Amino acid sequence: MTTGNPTNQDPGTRGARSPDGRPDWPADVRRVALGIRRRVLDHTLRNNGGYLSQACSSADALATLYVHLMKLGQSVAPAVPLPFPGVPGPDNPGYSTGAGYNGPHEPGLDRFFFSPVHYALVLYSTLIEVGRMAPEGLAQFNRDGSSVELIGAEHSPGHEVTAGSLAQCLSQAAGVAMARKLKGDTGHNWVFMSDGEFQEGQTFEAIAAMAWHKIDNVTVLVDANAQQCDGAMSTVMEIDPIAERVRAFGGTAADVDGHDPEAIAAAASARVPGKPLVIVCHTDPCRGIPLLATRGEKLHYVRFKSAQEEAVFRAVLSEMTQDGNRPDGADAAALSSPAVLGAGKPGGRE
Ligand SMILES: Cc1ncc(C[n+]2csc(CCOP(=O)(O)OP(=O)(O)O)c2C)c(N)n1
Ligand SMILES: [Mg+2]
Repeated sequence: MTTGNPTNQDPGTRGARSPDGRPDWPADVRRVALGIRRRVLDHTLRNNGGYLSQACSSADALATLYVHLMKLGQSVAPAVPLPFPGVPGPDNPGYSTGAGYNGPHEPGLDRFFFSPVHYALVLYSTLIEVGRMAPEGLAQFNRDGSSVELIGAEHSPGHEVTAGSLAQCLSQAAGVAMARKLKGDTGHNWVFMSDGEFQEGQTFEAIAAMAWHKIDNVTVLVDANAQQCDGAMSTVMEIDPIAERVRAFGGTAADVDGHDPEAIAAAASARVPGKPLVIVCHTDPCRGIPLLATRGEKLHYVRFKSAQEEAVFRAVLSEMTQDGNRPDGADAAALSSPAVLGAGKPGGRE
């Protein structure tokens, strides 16, 4: 079995090594995270628009999930995503969600629930960097009839539920986690959320329900980038301290530097029986591309304002690309090699 969890990796073949020969998973996380930022910047330049600040803030947390924390099987989805399969129903028996990119549903394996679906480009880039999706798949991004949606939906690669109406995913994941607990599944349930979703009441209702029903097989990673679509949280509606609010509703919570894979992993290992765990990853929406800060307070969606500005960001991409992996897919073989981890080989139903 191939998984992203180091306890299940073949120590002889996978990932970076420290000088003393031990697996160096934080180095792998850093490499994948750099690849994510680079790929999203490249895509943003090619399309003059993208959710770039979300890549800057969340790349380390998503890479930590896929490289180190989640225990997933090999992808069971096609490397190049198929078109939108149509809505589920009795006359559409071939329907499947995008969860196959995270491996099969098995009692002992983890499940991943991706909530802030405007981050979809970041998730697709993550899947590519860990070898679960082919780079060519991104060419279908936001095309009519494609499953590689701009705003991800349940049929989009890596997604299991529809969550475009923010803050609904946690409730759905809690229901799945409760069912899995009742069945005796040992696999864990990971949820990725944005901090804007903590401005919504449903999030706290879900936490209270999980605490009441002792649903403790759920861990939430929150990208606390202090931003939402109208600008900085401080100018829209402040929600700090998120961790204290979670505790007040019966959950357990930790505050970490969201760019520190080891801190995220340490927090994830400190679960409390009977309670869901929320890890508040404090992040910088310009991490890795500090030039973004020159765009001012509103970083939610990046569209370059002039050819001059675009040229400056193109130079940043070129700097980020100098040390190897090219984000255009030319190095697809390298990116999808098992050394990139957590992945197994992409593609093909097995
Ligand atoms: C229920 C709901 N309300 C409002 C929106 C519109 N919306 C889309 S993205 C967004 C910002 C959410 O905050 P966050 O995800 O933290 O923003 P980011 O950090 O990506 O800028 C909002 C309000 C929505 N999709 N769903
Ligand atoms: Mg935010």
